[in-house]
Amino acid sequence: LLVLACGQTQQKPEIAMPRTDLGVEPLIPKPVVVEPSHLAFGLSENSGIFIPAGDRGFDGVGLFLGEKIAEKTGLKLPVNPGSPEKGSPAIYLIQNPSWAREAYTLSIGPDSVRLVAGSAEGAFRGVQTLRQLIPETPNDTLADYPIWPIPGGFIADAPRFAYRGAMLDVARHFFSVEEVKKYLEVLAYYKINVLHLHLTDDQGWRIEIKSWPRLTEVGGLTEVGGGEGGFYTQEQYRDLVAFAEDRFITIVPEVDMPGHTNAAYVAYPILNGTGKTPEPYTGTRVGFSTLDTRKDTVYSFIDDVVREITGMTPGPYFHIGGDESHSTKPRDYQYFIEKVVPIVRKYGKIPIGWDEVATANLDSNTVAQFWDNEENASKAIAKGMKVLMSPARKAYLDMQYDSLSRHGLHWAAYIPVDSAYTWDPATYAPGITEADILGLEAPLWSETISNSAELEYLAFPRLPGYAEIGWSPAEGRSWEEYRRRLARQLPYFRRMDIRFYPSARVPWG
Ligand code: TNX
Repeated sequence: LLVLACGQTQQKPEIAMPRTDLGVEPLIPKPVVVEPSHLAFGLSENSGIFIPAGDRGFDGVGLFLGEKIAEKTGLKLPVNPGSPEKGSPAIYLIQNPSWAREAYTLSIGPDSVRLVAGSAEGAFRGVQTLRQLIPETPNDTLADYPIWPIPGGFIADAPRFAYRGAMLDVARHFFSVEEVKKYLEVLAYYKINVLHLHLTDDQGWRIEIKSWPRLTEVGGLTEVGGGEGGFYTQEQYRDLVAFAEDRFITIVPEVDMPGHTNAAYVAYPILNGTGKTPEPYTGTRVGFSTLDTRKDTVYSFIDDVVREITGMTPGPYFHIGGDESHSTKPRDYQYFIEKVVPIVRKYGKIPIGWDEVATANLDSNTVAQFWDNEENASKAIAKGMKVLMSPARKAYLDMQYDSLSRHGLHWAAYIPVDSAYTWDPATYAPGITEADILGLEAPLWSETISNSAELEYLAFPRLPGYAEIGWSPAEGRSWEEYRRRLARQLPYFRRMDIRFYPSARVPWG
């Protein structure tokens, strides 16, 4: 009797939560199904996070959620396997292995938040939705402790495309591990699941290759504009890959060839196919360099590079570049691509190349990244290849917003924030249909940017739009509606110290 009485005195009084509307929350990307209940879950110091016992993936996701709740609210919630004591409010991560990899549901009620997912990856995507639903500031009037009311209801969600990527050119200007991690952190928040690193170009070689050390000792010392360049040691690259993996982001390494290789043969002149004496290059022209496509050494070089990089890369892809090889004769180019693709396969990876690679004889297990040439995309599709959509006129983050933009180029277009959002990969070009498309990627070339602030000026606020195009159904997409959700990313941008471009087309308020 005494025990029962004690139990009763511990019961918290009912807290009257405010009415909420899950339907108007500024979620990006927009979930497939959102059903508001108008109730709320009161996130507070009394909440716990519960994860399935004995699953390392879910473990990590639970800890990540705990960390992000702490960063946003200051709450230090315990993360435990199993179920809570009866009656205590809790966030549960639950596995339903019969579901698709990235699918999840969120049921937010007064007593619990239940996040059900097919895999830890799906749970991680759902955690991003949950993070976005936690109010910036607590309500201090509901109880004698702060409560963050999370809008109640049901969300069911899964991505439209499997590949939702961003690319960063760390070759024209070098970006440090810390700068790339900051970008990765924000990519994860918007459910982007691939970061493609453009690791080599005429102006610099950015990844340590132990069997060819001069690539970084010499080729890593230059960048556009004459700065000091830089490179990732293999240890740093592994650290980046692990940081991305913790966020369920795949790193796609690119070694651009046979063009865009000046830095490689400044380090090793034997690779040079131009017949001219190699000189370091710090300008921004393209198309003047080529490897010697008829030399065996070139292919043993490539074998070593692919072996070392793929050995550190758990993801399924290796990007061989292949763009703008204007100094390579077409038949040499073809010959080259057809020699390099099998090397990538030998190391167990799926080759990706810029759309020009579709001019070679390739089979369906190679991906063409469409950037400018619809004829090349058609060739790829005719070969059964999947297409990765990065149309320069819509998806290039290095294009200026308008003629006043501080950074960026405009050879393809000016891309204001609304233009970046109002297009669809499956209707962009007549010959490319939904079934041909692996996904989309927003490349950020770095001729005109050299640090995080400049990167962020170009990437934000356009990047969340690409995340939404890649994840959410196209049906009902509207700039008028989206721009309000985008404006409400402001507190997150501020908290993350993202130096975004405050476009006047977005009602920041
Ligand atoms: C074209 S897009 C390039 C890059 C440049 C970019 C600048 C592509 C495959 N090649 O070498 O950096 O334009 O926008």
